Amino acid sequence: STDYNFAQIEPHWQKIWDEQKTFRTTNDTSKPKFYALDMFPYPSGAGLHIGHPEGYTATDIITRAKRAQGFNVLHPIGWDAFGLPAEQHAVKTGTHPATNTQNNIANFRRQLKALGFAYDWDREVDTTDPTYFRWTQWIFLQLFKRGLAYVDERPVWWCPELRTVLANEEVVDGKSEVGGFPVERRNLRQWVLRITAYAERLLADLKDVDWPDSTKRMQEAWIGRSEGAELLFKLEKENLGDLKVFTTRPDTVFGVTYMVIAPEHPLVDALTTPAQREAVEAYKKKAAAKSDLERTDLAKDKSGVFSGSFALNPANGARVPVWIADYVVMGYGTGAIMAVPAHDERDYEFAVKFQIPVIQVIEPAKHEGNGDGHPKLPYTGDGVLVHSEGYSGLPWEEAKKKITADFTAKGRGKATVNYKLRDWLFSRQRYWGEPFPIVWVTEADYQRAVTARRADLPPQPITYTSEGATWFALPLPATALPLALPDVQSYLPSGNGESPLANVTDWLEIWFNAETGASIPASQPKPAGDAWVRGRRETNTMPQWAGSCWYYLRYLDPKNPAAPASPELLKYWGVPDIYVGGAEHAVLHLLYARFWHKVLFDEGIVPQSEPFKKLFHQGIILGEDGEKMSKSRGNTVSPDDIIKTHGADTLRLYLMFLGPLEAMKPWNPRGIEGVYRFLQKIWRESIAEDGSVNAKVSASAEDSAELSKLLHETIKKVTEDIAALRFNTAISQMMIFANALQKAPSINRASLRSFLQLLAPFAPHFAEELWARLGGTGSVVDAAWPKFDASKLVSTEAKVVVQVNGKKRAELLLPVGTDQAAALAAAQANPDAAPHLTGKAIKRVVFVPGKILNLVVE
Ligand code: ANZ
Repeated sequence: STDYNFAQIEPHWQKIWDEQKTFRTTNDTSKPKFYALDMFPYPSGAGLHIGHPEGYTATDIITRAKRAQGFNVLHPIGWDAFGLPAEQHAVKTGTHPATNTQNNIANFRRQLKALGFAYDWDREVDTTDPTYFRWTQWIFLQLFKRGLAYVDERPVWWCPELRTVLANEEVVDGKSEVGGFPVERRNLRQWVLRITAYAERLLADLKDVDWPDSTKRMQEAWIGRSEGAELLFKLEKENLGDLKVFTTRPDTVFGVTYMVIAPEHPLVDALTTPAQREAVEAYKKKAAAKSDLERTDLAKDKSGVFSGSFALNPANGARVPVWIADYVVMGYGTGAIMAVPAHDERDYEFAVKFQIPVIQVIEPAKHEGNGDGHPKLPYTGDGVLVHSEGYSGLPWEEAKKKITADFTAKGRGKATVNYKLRDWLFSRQRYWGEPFPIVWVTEADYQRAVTARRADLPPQPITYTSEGATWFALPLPATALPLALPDVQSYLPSGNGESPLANVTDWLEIWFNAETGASIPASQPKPAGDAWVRGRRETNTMPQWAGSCWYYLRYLDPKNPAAPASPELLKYWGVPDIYVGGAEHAVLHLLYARFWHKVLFDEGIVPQSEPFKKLFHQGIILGEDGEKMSKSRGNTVSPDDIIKTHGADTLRLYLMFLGPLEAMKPWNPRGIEGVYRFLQKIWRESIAEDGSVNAKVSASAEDSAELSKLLHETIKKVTEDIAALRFNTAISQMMIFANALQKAPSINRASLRSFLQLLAPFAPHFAEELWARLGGTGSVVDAAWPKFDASKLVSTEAKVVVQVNGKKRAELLLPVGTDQAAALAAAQANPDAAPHLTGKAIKRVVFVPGKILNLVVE
């Protein structure tokens, strides 16, 4: 058969690449570098999803082209392998999650190799490998040392089914994102990372990165910067002082008709009068069971209870009731608001429900056509102030500034900025995560350690109090890392909400050497020496986000035993030149990693302040039915199946030919046949039935001017399209060339090889095979990228439109440089134009060379 035998060719070249380590990346600093990063996969039991090879093929094409263009290319892969599914599997089967994880990794590795990706497999990283997570723990210790990690008893999302705490981001509509199980609120001791300390920089530095706009907007919204003021309202009740509120609308202060404090506000009890006590207590209980989202959602029915107390409006001395209501949350602003029902929707709903007065203080500006002074309330638009004493008549923006300034001058307020961004809940009550390198000790033991370990400790000790005793967080010394996971009997969390680690007594309760980090079970006698103290290990583990916060740095120096990566390599490779991955990570991973990177930057470890300068999201591939691919719909596609029937090269080409990389597009099996035929065509034009080189491909053949021009056009287009990630149009151009190749009576062998070089990043096995058969030297991946000859691109002929008395009569193909007289002669000889010209007097001629010949005749 004249078909190309992908089933034989692909494994053949994969084996050679593997054995010869064709894609090993050396740290050859004499060359310019190019680093392409893929979002590394979570090695699930289901194997590779078709969305993985979409993005991975894109970076593979880019890096193969870059390599041929003389760059030292880094294109690594690894495994984001901690996480819930492996843990749930362990709970079910009783086998260690590491076993299952390694099996899944082996399967993913096999699948990726079968796709021919040019990874340097010597740089593989695995977040669950102690030689990797040792540095995840180490980075945590840098955060700890800088006062960016603390513990807090907090209401967290608890999922009874998964028996774990979930982050806000892992809860969607009151259900766990994984599995869709109901969740509830519960108070637990948690590690929290102070990402809010970086809010301003995380926001400001977005201007320096080349990211999709929509992703930048999502990060901005998530950080949620809000400018406003804190104002002080005097509380009427004696000795209670002031109630501080945060408002973005100080201009509406004359419209305040009540105040609200969150049910968790520290003044709730003091403000509650005896008559209201019972109602308030009942209300607090109810609110505690709800989530922030349930509480603040506009659509939700407003609830609340009067405290019995009053505050005085500092603007006009008006006496306003203080309510307790759960639509105000404690974690934002000051947990207290001044309510202006005339100009805020939630306040309006609340006021209507509880029959609280509504005072309008903003009037739409007259010129806007709705200026009868009586807008429909609540009116949240802009306008001028009314009923606001001396401020009446001022435009609202101006009034905001003036009122804030006047309050500031009186010591009754100040301008402030608030962020929606919350500190990052960084612990999980699970087994399958990085253990925290923290031991809890008594204050006396901590104080002794301070002398020896000052440089490792935070400015303020991290403590927590339980059953009357206060415990101090002592970090393991860096030299004692990694802190490995102990073996456990059961992967089920302990009943009190702690992780399964809380059941491993000999690991948990220890004699701890505060200087060296050595430990032995507390059941054994205390070793001699002052450095030995009694400790209890932290039982929480880190969330899955931790390992993915810095993996792109480890690829630079994956085996380094002394640092996350060496300073030289961090300097040479820097950060990825391009990062390709799904848009679903727009806020979480991409925000967390930016935060860690900035901390490492501040710590002097990395030389740049942003990790991902250029980001690109591949579009989702939908099922053939246009629906999202999912097991339950039965519309998923397995890369393994396509590789079996059509080969990896066809799959790669197909994934890139489906549409623009960033577009959402449905799977279309007919397209697979199309790209398969494209490869077959090239094969048949190159190789004869007997397997020798086709006679029309010869070393001495000279290409026709047309074919030569097309080749150079193709070199130009494919080169530019790859650089701009326009893979589908690059493939179209190569298809045009393949058609011309089929029609051409002959082609020069070197020309065909140049074409194969362009195809190689897309269909590497296929190109490698033909390259070898057509006499190419070495591997096609090492051949210098073809250059186009600009002089070949210049057309020798140009199309000229002939117009007679304003009507188009003919199109002429004229040699470039044809003058007016020759163009006119050609028109007069043209069978379509001639009938309109013969025997007529030519009154006027306008000639634009290479474009138009415009004639006016009588
Ligand atoms: C008075 C006012 C009048 C307000 C008005 C709005 C409109 P963003 O943009 O989200 O920052 N607020 C403040 N703290 C709150 C909390 N802890 N829980 C719930 N709501 C809170 O919105 C800030 C506005 O949301 C603040 O400005 C406050 O209501 C409310 F015509 O104060 B405003």
